[in-house]
Amino acid sequence: AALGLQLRRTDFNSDFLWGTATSAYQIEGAAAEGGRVASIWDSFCEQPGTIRDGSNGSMACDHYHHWPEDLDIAQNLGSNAYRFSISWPRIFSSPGSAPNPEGLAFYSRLVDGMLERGLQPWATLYHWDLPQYLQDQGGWLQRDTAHAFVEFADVMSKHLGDRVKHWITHNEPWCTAMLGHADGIHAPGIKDFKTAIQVCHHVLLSHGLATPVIRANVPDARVGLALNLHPISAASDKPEDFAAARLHDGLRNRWYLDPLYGRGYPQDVWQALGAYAPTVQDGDMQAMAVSTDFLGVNFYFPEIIEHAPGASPLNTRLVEAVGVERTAFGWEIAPEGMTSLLKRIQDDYQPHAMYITENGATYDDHIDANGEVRDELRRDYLIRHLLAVREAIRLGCQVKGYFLWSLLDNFEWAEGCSRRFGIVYVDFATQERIPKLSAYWYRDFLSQADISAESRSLTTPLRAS
Ligand code: PNW
Repeated sequence: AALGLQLRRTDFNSDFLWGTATSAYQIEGAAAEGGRVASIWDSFCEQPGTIRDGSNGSMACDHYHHWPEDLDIAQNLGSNAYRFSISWPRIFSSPGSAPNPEGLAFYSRLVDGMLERGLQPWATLYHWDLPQYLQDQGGWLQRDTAHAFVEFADVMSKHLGDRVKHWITHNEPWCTAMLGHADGIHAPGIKDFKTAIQVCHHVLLSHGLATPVIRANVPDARVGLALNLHPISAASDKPEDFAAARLHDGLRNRWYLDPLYGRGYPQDVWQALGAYAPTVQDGDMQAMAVSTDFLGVNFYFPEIIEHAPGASPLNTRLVEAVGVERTAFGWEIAPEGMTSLLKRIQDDYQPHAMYITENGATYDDHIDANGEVRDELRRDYLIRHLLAVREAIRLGCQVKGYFLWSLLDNFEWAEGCSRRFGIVYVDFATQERIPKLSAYWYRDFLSQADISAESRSLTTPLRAS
């Protein structure tokens, strides 16, 4: 708690957004209700060996039914914004179908629920749950999928745009492309680097095509996307390691940022890709360069890179840092890396505004004999990263808000329900929600109480409105 003493909400502007984030497939459950059809994640989870604990998102947090309780918790934290995603297969049940009224009604209720509770809604259109019928037609490898996405964005922004002013087109195109189509550890489970690079192009293109459509429907909309960005360093002073780190940074960070900020794909990476480079049509780069109102930054971990001929298409390899702190996922904890990353983005791209759209940690939480979940490590992780954000702002970065990942323990993709990222513990058997120490900390921080005072009991009601 001594760490927390150095940090107060009043260190940030009074209009700073304080939120939490979730995504549809990870929390909603109700996979066969409300006219929802299968997504690529439903199919992927059915394949043996894909999900660590064999679980899937068919139940998850059953947020589809528990959403009022979940939004109550977000309200009682004292947060003023909430980031959620819209399940595409709840809205369109077959190619070319009319929008599903039950799906539209669900998100309409959810958004009304946010507004009633003083939570500014931040809608993500694509957080990885592509309808399976689109995958059957080739998924993101097909250019048509970008056009289908534009139609989805059109319908949702027309339907919710009177109340939702903040739109995130895509969550982490790198994950969609690389984890889904090169590594194959995410849906749709394809392992082909060339496919992944083309998928990436269609995802970024779809962002560029959808953005003006959202703006036409919602003139006062703020539109952006969320990228997972990583500070990259070289494993040694050797020039070849420096060059490898630069190239890796190009594929991890610049490949997404450069086109968005009107520079096209980075030439050094394009050349290194050789035959893996994507097919690009006339006008694509202009479409992708549509100006964004904000950049969403999802920050998790840094990477160290060495030159390694043959190890990857770009002859680069990750090096394990030694003697560093890690979360239960093995991800290195590096708040100072977050500061330097934000500064670098500010200097290199001058975004109008940045929001931390995700930041958080997984630990092996357990309910103790008193029925409490004392996740001191997660609380300290959050404090250290907020200190890092504060420092970035002091250095001139235009960071306007912070959404912690995540409100709830949820279905953590390939790790299934075995990895908990929430500040609220979810008992997946009973659907009981138990706010963790970190949730009480966030509440006390947001209420500007003296967060060092352990006199505040952990079990002070967080849910009673
Ligand atoms: C993000 N990486 O995933 C997602 O947006 C969330 O849905 C997810 O639950 C959260 O982070 C925790 O995993 C990422 O390897 C997955 O660079 C992998 C990476 C980054 C983000």
